[in-house]
Amino acid sequence: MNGFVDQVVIHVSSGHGGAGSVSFRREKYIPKGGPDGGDGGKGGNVLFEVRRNLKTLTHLRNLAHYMAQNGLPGSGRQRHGSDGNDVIIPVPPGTLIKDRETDEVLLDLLEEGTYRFLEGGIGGKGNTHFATSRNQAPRFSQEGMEGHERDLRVELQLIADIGFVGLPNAGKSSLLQSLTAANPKVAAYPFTTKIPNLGVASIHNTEFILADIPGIIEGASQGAGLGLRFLKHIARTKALGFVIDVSEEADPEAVFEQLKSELSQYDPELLEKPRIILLNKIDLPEAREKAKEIMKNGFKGEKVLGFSAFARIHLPEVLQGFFELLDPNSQPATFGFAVPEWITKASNEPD
Ligand SMILES: Nc1nc2c(ncn2[C@@H]2O[C@H](COP(=O)(O)OP(=O)(O)OP(=O)(O)O)[C@@H](O)[C@H]2O)c(=O)[nH]1
Ligand SMILES: [Mg+2]
Repeated sequence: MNGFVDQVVIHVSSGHGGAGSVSFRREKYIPKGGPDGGDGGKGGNVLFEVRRNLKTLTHLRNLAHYMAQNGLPGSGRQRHGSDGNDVIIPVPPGTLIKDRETDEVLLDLLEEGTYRFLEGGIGGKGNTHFATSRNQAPRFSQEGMEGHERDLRVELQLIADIGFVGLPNAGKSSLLQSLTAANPKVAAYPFTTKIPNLGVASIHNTEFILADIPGIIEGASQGAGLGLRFLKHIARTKALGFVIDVSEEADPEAVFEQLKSELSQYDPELLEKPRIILLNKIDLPEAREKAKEIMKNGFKGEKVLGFSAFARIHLPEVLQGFFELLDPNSQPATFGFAVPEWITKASNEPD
């Protein structure tokens, strides 16, 4: 997933400058006034705007033409033509703007802000500017300058914000499927997922990328199963979601310890990442009871939430949980972690 590249090919153009005007004053009783042609307006610019709440390029249309407006021509009475509107292309931090042919990097957009990429053409001067003692009635003005255009490749390296870890069959892919438009394979046998899947979720106007990786089994850190190959993929995520199936016989705390042990054997820093424990399959009565119990008694001081990917129970809470992991300064949970009542109050919970 760290190597996943999001890219779109676009064409951009800045606006042409408007033409200067050729015009002469016409006033009652004054047969021939002097020149009064106004200047043309400036063409709009092409700007990139880095916005931190974007994480992907999905809002850009492939092969689209992003076009700034042309400046309008000047007119009589020294009226200046209006400037063309800029075209503003929003992108996430980390976006590269490359020349489509040569692949040369033209802009490397990391910091939030607005970056001028193509300047619009300046407007032409009206005939007012060209009056001289020899030619008091110039019958010419300037054309506007042409704008610029370019074929670009917009590229972004996708890095997941939250990586899901869990045993095979815990419901990691199901969770990704229920929170995002991603459509990973889900099935009732272990190792359904063979390569990582990414999806984009959003809450509070903020996008974030979720990554579902193959199940981790005992010995994964030593290469058992598919785990090892993919543990490196979660090394760059900002936070982890431990998905635990509480419909299983196994003690959830023991499962959690096993997962942590595999992660730390691979790289102890993985345990430094902010994390949340997600107890899945609470649509099943026994699992629900177990989750309630855990919510009441706590889970080793961890943030813990019960949910069901399948029955879509408490998915907003899961998203809110991710949001808070990524932004510790965010408002405290609207659905607090410490308050277990929601398990019984949820309106979409079957009973
Ligand atoms: N009852 C119930 N079953 C679920 C729920 N979520 C997932 N499942 C089922 O659990 C099984 C495994 O789901 P997956 O999403 O494929 O699990 P995974 O963790 O991605 O598994 P691997 O890719 O093999 O590691 C499937 O049969 C799902 O339908 C849930 O909320 N409730
Ligand atoms: Mg899976």
